Amino acid sequence: MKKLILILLPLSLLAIACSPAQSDTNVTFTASTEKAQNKQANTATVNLVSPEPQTEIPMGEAEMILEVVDSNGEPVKVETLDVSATMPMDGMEDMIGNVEVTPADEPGRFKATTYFGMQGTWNIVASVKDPQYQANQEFTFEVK
Ligand SMILES: [Cu+2]
Repeated sequence: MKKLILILLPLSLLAIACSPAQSDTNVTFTASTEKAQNKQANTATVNLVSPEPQTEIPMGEAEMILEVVDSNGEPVKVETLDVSATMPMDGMEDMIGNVEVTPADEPGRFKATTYFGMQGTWNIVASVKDPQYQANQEFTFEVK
């Protein structure tokens, strides 16, 4: 979508330059492009900085560092990051772990603290809530 806007923008400038008689059409077109741009959220990615994705996590309190990056891999400062910790259970509802999320020192980074109260597979879902960026990332931890 970002690419499309980048292509449309020079085209609209070209249209204004070439046909001043059709200014009414151009005004409408520009307005709708602006609206689309405001509504469009860029897709971001949430990376797990620590712990290493493959490490075995001991039961108990755990701390994760998560980083939000844009499509170029550059950290982006987003307003909030939602993090959930759940464990699928056989024949029961998912177990839910409380997660406390606080911004870390570096831009785009967050510290998420949770408590793994049971051994097994935990799913961590991190989602970005920001007017400009959207991301939804899942990580799996094997808690021993
Ligand atoms: Cu469980």
